[in-house]
Amino acid sequence: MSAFDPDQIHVPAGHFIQGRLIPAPADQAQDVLRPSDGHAYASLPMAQADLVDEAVEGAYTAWRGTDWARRPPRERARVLRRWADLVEADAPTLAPLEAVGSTRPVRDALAWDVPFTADGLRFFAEYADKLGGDVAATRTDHLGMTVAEPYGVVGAITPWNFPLVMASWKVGAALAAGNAVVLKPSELTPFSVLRLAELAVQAGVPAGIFNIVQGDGRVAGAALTRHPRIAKMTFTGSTATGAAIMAACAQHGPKPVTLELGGKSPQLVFDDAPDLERLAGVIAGAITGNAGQVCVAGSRLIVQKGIAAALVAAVAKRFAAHRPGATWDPDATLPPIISRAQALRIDAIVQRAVQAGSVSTSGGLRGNVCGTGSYYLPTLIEGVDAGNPAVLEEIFGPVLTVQTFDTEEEGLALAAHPHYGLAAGVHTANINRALRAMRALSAGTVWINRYGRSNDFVIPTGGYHQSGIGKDLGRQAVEANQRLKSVLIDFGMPG
Ligand code: TXE
Repeated sequence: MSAFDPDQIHVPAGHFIQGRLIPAPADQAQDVLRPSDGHAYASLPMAQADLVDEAVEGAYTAWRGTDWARRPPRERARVLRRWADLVEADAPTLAPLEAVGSTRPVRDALAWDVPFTADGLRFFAEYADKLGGDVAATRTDHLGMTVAEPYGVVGAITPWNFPLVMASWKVGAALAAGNAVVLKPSELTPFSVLRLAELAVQAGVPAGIFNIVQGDGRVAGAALTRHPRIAKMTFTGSTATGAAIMAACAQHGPKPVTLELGGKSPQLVFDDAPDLERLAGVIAGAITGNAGQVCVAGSRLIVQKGIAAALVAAVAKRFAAHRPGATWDPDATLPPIISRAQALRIDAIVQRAVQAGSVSTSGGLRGNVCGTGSYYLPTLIEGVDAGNPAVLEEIFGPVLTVQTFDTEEEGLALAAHPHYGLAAGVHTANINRALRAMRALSAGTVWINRYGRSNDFVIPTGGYHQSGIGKDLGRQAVEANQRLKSVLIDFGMPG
């Protein structure tokens, strides 16, 4: 029995501009496929530059014309909290809507994506009146201070792997800081955020303050990035697209940009790590969650030789136990890959890895699980050297490479990646070794004896090197949506 009937889901389709859903003329629409079964389930309007211009100009007018940026911050916070409450209460609608068009199993969407989206909005709401600027140390007849102000209209571009959550991080932080937003979601998962926007308006976010334009990245995304009224960009996606966005921000501004990009994150395991069974669950979960389509996926297992064979066997057992299936199948444990193209890309890297001399011990591309959806079974690749494509390239699927080491120094050397530095996991019972590794690892996040985020939104997330610039979440995410005005007052003259 299905958790929901995918053919019975009402899918809002259109752009969202000035507080209203704008359906597109049929000749501007493109079919969107359900990843679970490859079925075309709705049509996506594809914005051209003129519609992006209309949305951005409208957002700017709303930002200037409504009191969103000027109202007392606690009132802004109240609206955002109300929005979070509506999102939470809407889970019976939002979760199937998220699941039907993405790789998020409805069970996870209910238990995690929707509550996490709501809690993220609450977290940012709480910052609305917490970040105001400083008083500077100046001579005593001067008052010097900084005043935090919103940028105006922020442009946000999000990927397909966690459509609601990614949008809430970008939009929540920008709105809490008093900006308006124009969001371009991924063309592969464009619809659930429309419901988010409808709820924002219901909560009292003024029309025009949160807008969505749909379309192709190179057309609508590029037009958004270049638009002169977009004062700041925030992006999550591939490193190549992030670089293109940064170049466009330099040429058409310059304007600041936050980039959360790709990764190839190591899980470094020392042979004193306790509880091998629990550990195997953590290691496997870090690469099979969302079928590995996670920016911080722990895709490289680097394990000390003493426990390597036992740990790899325990991970392989967990891999083999996975059951692929549609996001509405309550018994499935492994969701689909977002698209056929993406699944073939995963397989191509695995094939190249094998040709380069490594051994693929399980898994692989699997068709016909459900219609024409693409599924990739969890795959272990052993015998890889540091130059193997599976070690170097972000695969973005449930593929784990295994490398072994003798000494701490060797383990740390293997954990280093020549380009990426998004996240890393360290597993050891030795606190000194754990902290030495934490210092040595060149990554934006280091998890010790765990892998993955907690629900502590206060911990920022973002990468080193080619994994990004700036932070999502945390106080830093709100600060990134504010600019500082410096003020100097001279009160030394007689009044
Ligand atoms: O990403 P893109 P894709 C990685 C992962 C994956 C690969 C390709 O390795 O296999 O990227 O995925 C918009 N100007 N990640 O092709 O191109 C696009 O419409 C402005 C890691 O989906 O980066 C979409 O909304 N925008 C990642 C968004 O960028 C442009 C999550 C992401 O698309 C644009 C996703 C342009 N020129 C993929 N071109 C993570 N860090 O979590 C595209 N877009």
